[in-house]
Amino acid sequence: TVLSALADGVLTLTLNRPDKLNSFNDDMHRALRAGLERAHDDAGVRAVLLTGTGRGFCAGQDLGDRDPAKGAPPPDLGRTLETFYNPNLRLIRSLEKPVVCAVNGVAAGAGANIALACDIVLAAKSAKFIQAFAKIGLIPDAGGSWSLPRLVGEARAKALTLTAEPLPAEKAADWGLIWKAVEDADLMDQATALARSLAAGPTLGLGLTKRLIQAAATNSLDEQLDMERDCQQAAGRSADYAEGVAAFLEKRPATFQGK
Ligand code: LHQ
Repeated sequence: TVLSALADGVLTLTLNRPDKLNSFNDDMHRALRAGLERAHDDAGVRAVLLTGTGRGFCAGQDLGDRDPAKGAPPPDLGRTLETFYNPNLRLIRSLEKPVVCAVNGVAAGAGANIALACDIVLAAKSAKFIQAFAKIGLIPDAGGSWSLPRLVGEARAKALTLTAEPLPAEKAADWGLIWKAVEDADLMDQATALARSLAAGPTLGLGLTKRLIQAAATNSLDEQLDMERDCQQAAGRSADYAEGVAAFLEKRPATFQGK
């Protein structure tokens, strides 16, 4: 349900249930978790690229096995979040390596919000982001109620979630919800090139940078300045800082080891 491939320091995780627009069943939750845990544990992974097969990126939770007419058990959605979505969201956010998301088609419900949890999001121009929850009586989950107001402000966050109106990729980029909308045919080349160049970067420094930017959402300026002091202290002792400075002075490209 999730294809996993490591090349050039990039662990590519591809959601792979295309006939269901890569909606999540339990297997796919578990497979994504295994991939994200590998990204944490394997020093050979220096960036992650998340994408989907087929015409969709991810349509959120698979609603097929939740049909009350098919004798589905009583809804216990809090447990589904606690067991599956929330650990994966935390694994993406706490990974001190860049996570690029290539949104190859529609991203709906939790599928949209998993994309938005990634560090740099590229989307095909034909892709749409849909906060679909209101259409089925649910609330925005997978971190969306936290990330949306931070990314686009309360007014747009409320309108997107209360109306479930699809947001086309180019508008999502204009609004700052994502980094870039690119031609469909160019998406994977651009996303792969970006992930590779990040994987060849100073991983320790990039990881600390991610930690700092995320912490700014809740820190005061004083707390953030203290954190910058501590992170810069650590970055300054990395082999990649020594290499970066040497390469600059010798007027040659740096070769970073990621530590
Ligand atoms: C699907 C799905 C899908 C199953 C398309 N499930 N089959 C958390 C906690 C626990 C439980 C509940 O949820 C959550 C979080 C959530 O994510 S809630 C939100 C769940 N997602 C949605 O409400 C989106 C449902 N899907 C749609 O609205 C449409 O499929 C979109 C707008 C994504 C795409 O529309 P189209 O391009 O017109 O494609 P389609 O609707 O024809 O879908 C293609 C196939 O994929 C189709 O199957 P079929 O056998 O008829 O070809 C759909 O049934 C299937 N599919 N989403 N979530």
